[in-house]
Amino acid sequence: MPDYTLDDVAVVMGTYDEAEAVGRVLDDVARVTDDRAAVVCVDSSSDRTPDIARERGARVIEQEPRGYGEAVREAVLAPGPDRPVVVTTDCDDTYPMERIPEFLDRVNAGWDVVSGDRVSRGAETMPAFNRAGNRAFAALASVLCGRRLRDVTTGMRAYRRGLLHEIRWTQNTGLSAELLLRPVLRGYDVVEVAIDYDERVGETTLDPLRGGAEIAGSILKVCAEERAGLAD
Ligand SMILES: Nc1nc2c(ncn2[C@@H]2O[C@H](COP(=O)(O)OP(=O)(O)OP(=O)(O)O)[C@@H](O)[C@H]2O)c(=O)[nH]1
Ligand SMILES: [Mg+2]
Repeated sequence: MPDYTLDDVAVVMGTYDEAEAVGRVLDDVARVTDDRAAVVCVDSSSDRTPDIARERGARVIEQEPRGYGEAVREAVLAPGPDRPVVVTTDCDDTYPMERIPEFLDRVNAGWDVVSGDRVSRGAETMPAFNRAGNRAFAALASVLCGRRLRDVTTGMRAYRRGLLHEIRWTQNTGLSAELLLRPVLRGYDVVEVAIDYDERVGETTLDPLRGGAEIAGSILKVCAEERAGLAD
């Protein structure tokens, strides 16, 4: 079993006009990891987000705004082999950064993916439409995977870095679901752990209807590809 420490962790995220929240999120990461985790932001902002991130020591990779998955794919692939544990989060202060050490413990226990499940604890702070959508995505994915999954669209996970480079990622808005479902269907060790979820700080940049349709399409496509053995 590996014995990774916080020096082995990279915390990565897409950031898009999150000036109200980015400072809090990065301060939380620094506090709970004793400033030992590397931070990577793939940024598409036109506000001060990248300046605030750099001031706090994050590596900022600039990208035109091309959507959630385009940013998060670049972010998860950015850390080098010196950071064998990659933790994803969103940059809107919704996820509990204080759980990072526990996520790391679970990677050390042998899990390839540790996925923060917002649904089991109710996610009362999530907009009702999003909550219903996320439950529906989990139900659909559970049927297609033959395994009960509770939250397939969460933004907070820890990954064994090697896994991220063993699979080709193709989805944009549906990337979060893809990052869970391809490992599940390939027999990697994937565990969900219940987490709290806070109300977002700042305005959303997503259109929930269009985004929801894209995510449902991604779940169907990814599961069909994996079942047919088509994906590389
Ligand atoms: N670089 C980049 N980051 C993005 C883009 N779209 C979303 N993000 C970031 O990805 C993360 C997730 O986006 P959110 O808007 O929080 O998505 P959500 O949690 O599904 O929905 P809300 O919180 O209700 O807005 C946030 O940190 C965003 O700043 C993009 O096009 N480019
Ligand atoms: Mg959010």
